[in-house]
Amino acid sequence: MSEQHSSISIRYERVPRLQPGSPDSVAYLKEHGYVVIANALDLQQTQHALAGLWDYLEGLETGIDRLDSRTWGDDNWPTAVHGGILPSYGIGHCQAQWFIRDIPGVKKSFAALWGTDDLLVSFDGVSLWRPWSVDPSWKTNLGSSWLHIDQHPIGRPGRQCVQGLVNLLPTSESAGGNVIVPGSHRLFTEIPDLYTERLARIDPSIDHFRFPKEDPLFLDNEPITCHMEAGDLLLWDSRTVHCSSPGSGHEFPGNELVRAISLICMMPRSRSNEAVISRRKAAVAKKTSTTNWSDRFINADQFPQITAVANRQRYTWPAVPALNDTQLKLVGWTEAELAARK
Ligand SMILES: O=C(O)CCC(=O)C(=O)O
Repeated sequence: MSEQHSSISIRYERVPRLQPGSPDSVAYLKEHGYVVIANALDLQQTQHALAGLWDYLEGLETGIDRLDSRTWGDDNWPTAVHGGILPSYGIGHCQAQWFIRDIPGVKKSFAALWGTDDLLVSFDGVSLWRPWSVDPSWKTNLGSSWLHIDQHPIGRPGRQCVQGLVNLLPTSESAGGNVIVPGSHRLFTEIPDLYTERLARIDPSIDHFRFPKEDPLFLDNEPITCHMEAGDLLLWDSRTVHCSSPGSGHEFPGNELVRAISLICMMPRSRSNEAVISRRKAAVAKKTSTTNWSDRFINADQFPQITAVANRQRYTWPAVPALNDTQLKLVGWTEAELAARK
């Protein structure tokens, strides 16, 4: 990718890092549209998850070696969509993703927001950034080009979903990372008036609205990148404007990732239904990845960027995960169904 420029600045900010499940974290999210949760994973868990993601990448059998960035080229790397997100090829059911979903601090954080621990988890992917000092084409898109919300402003009114990411490497101004526009969940109801024509082109069932590139709206509503430690969890309301952006850095250690995050979203089971839950149960055996929503079944393996890949059969997918009861409940099994299986 050639050198990118933008008139929209993204401020790197140290924001409060709040405790998993704390009333403060719930209030902060409500007020600002996002919240950083401190140490949802401890250091050991973070390192285990990161090593597990490398196991996944090497297990694709395309020739990736975690110790040698010369093997991380696009010929070997799984297909990435915007912002370096890897959405398919079994990523949503690899061991590392299921390990993260089983960590009490993660579930506790979502449970406090919803007032219930009867939750379903997304079968989401990850975002991994390769050092663009090795290959400039590895630099991901600038934030100003894809600021978006993940909820249709007319089709889905009100608070419907809280998305999340677990951060596996410390962030820095050089590396960049997630971008969030604080308080922008309150702009949500204004979108139909501000972008009438643009919105009219999007079916109300599509939960994605992308703002125009270099939108002057974000000169006044300044985006930020929150500083996060490894193991922190970022949560944001799907109405909050967000994306990711590479930072200012040009020099990175050659054989290390610049960014590694796991996307995760938990929603109350009561928002889903039996038809969706039945597809979710089947998705584990089929290793189907999804978007953030668990009240609808949206198959990420069917993203156009994935189905357009001619030789996608060459990737070896991970094994079907062996899930414990906590994980099976996050898929959709009830206590009674689990008891009957024993
Ligand atoms: O990688 C990120 O931080 C942004 C992810 C994102 O935009 C999304 O999941 O909708």
